[in-house]
Amino acid sequence: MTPARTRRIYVGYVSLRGRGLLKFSIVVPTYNEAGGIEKLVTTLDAVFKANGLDGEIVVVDDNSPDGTGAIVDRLRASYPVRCLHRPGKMGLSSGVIDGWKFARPESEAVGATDADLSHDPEIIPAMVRALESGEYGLAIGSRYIRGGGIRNWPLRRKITSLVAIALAKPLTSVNDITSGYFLVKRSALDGVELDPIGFKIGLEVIAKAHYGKAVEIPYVFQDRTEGVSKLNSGEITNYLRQLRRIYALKFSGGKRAKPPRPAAEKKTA
Ligand SMILES: Nc1nc2c(ncn2[C@@H]2O[C@H](COP(=O)(O)OP(=O)(O)OP(=O)(O)O)[C@@H](O)[C@H]2O)c(=O)[nH]1
Ligand SMILES: [Mg+2]
Repeated sequence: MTPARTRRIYVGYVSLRGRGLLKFSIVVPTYNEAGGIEKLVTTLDAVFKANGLDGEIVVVDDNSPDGTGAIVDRLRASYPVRCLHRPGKMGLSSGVIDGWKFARPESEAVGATDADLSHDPEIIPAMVRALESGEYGLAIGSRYIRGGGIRNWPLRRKITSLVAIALAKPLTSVNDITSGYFLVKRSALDGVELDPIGFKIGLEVIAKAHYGKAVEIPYVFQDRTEGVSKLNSGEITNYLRQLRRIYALKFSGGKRAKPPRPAAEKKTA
C-alpha cells in the first residue's frame, strides 16, 4: 500500500474542461430501493445525455424482496443500465466491488453512488471532466468542503459522521473521507486488494488505490425520501474493523495486512 502522505493530494473545487470522452461505469448497490430506483436511473441518464457523457449504470441488487432488481431489468430496454443479481444481502462494499468487475470492459473509470438520490447527480460531469483532464485519478463527491453540505440529517447522524471522519483523518488529507460517491480510474485499482467489509468502500479506495491526485467536488447531501436506511450499529462496528485493518496495513508498510474477513451483515429487511 502506498501511504497517503507520500502522494500529493489536491483538495478543492475544480471546474475543468475535459480532453476526451471518458467511458465510465457507476455502480449503484441496492437493497430494497424499489421506491426510488427508477427515478435514480432516469435522472442519471438525463445528466449523461445533457452533458454528452458515455456512462453506464450498474445496479448490484441483493435479491431485494421489494423487487428492485426486476425494475432495473425492465429499465434496461430504455436506459444504459444493467443489473447484477446476487442471491442475498451481502453488503454495500462487496456489491460495489462485484459491480466494478461486472462493468463493461471499455469503461476506463468506475465509481459508486447510492440508490436514494442522496448524492447529487449534477456533479457527475465535473467528476468525469476531472478524470478526463489527466490531472486527477480520483474524483470524490464531497460534503465537507466549501459549497458542500448535508440537508435534513438529525444531529445524531451528523455527529456520527464527524466522528467517523476524525478517526480516519491521519490517513489522508481528503476532507470527505467517508464519502460513498466517487469516480476512480480503473487502472488505479490494478493489483489493489479492497476489503469488502461494510459500508465504506470510498475509504478503501482513498487509502489504498494508486490514483495520484484526488479532487473533491462539493455537493449537498440530501437525506433519503424513499425507502429505509440500511445503516445500523453493525455497520459502525464494521467501520471500526475496517479502519483497524487499514491502520495496520499503513503502519506495517503494507507487509503485515490481515486477510479480509467477510462482513458480518445484520439483517435489516
Ligand atoms: N447490494 C446491496 N446494497 C446495499 C446493501 N446495504 C445497503 N445497500 C445500498 O447501499 C446504499 C447506501 O445505503 P443507505 O441505506 O442509503 O445508507 P446510508 O446512505 O448510510 O443511510 P440513509 O441514506 O440514511 O438511508 C443504498 O443504495 C442501499 O440500498 C447490501 O447489503 N447490498
Ligand atoms: Mg443513503
